[in-house]
Amino acid sequence: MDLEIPTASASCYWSSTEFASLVCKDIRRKRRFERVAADFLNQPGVSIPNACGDWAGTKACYRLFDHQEVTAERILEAHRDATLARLAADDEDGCLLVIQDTSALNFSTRSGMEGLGPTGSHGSQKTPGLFLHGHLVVGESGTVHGMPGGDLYARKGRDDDPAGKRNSQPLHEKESQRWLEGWNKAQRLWQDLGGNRKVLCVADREADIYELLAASQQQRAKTGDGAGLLIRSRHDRQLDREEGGSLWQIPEDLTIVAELEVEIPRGKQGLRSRRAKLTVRAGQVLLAVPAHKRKYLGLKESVGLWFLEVIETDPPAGAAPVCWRLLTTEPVMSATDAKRLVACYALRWRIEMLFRILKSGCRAEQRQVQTVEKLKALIALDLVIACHLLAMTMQARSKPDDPADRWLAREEWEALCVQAAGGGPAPALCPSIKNAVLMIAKLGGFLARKSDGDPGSDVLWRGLAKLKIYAEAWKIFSQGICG
Ligand SMILES: [Mn+2]
Repeated sequence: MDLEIPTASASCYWSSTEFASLVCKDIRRKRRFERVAADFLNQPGVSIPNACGDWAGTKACYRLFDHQEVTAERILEAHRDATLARLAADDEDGCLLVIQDTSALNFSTRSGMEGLGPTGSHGSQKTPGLFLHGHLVVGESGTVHGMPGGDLYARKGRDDDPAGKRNSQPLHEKESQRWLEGWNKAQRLWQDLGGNRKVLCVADREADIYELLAASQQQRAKTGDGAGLLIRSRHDRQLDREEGGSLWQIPEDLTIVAELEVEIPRGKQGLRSRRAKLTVRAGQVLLAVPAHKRKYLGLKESVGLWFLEVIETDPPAGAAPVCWRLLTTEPVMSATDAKRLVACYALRWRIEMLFRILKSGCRAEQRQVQTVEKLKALIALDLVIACHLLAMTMQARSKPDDPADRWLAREEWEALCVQAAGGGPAPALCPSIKNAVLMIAKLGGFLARKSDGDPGSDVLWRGLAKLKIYAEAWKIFSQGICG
């Protein structure tokens, strides 16, 4: 392995800061890792031989991922450190959302690989693969900071988890334990940030687990502080009150009323994304302990939370109206509180975007290696790259006027502007991130018609691959001209 000094491109700068805390005994291995990470970022989704350029680079890359120092855990640990450093330098007020979700990664052609598990629903479909449970940190304004906790695991076969016993099993023996672990990670983040940033753990219906609700209450009782919880309700739980009744049947008790609009992304039915008008009702509730939790787990105390019912007022024809029932530890004392929490929940979609970039953009499911350990390490690197691409796309929306030089090297934004203008001299000033993302998206095939809205990350990663070629050419030719 030769010692390589990375050229001063934005991707090299990114990889050396992003993996600054990754320690390798041999500094050349560390440099090689940074180089490979930059190559992957420059061309998201291409195979290792294509990303690394030549046979020597390809061999070196495979050797790198063979090494015991290069594991998924260590890659994600370094990304966690970089994320914390970003958060420490972040001067925004407002809440930090720790968004949890799980996604299945299918490796249908790798059925012989040891260490994979079933990913088909109920384990009936035997598609081999892994699950990724991630915790994406997003600011209330929509800024994406990173994923300080990601867990890649294989599901056990169905026989290991008999359905009849599920209710009596303690949570720590079940896969749903991951939601509680995610909650603990949100607590840890709150502590790591010195307890002076508000942290809210956000998740969809899968996280509606009584143990998690109880844990959020216990922790508040114990410390009076810490991270909060905001999840979508899945079960119409019994209320602890004299007149009885259940959570979903009490609209008349929800006295806080608010109206707002949120962006609803394009649905599975092929509907366009839309701005939905929502009516929110909110109030305080006390949830009774479910009978089986009392019986098997000895849980006794009811859980006090706030409940928000969110309904779309005017859904377009053919669209299922938005109906979210949310549970939170955050007090909802006013219409402003209610609107803010619904807007936070709407940001949960960011993690779905991240998973899409990981699969469609970085094509993590197409990685070709021999062992599951190597596969996990490659997915971990793809995940960090997907976070970076998502962060850039979102920055163009949340802070559009910021200069793009945090994301692009000089030769990159120069080439971009000259290409977009169809020639002429390079501009003296770096374009804004919004303009840069728009120009990159156009390189990737974005039409920028009025109805197209903001460019998504798919046109962005296609555009980035082209930009890399233009920037290289620009650098060579402009050197030739300027001497
Ligand atoms: Mn989910």
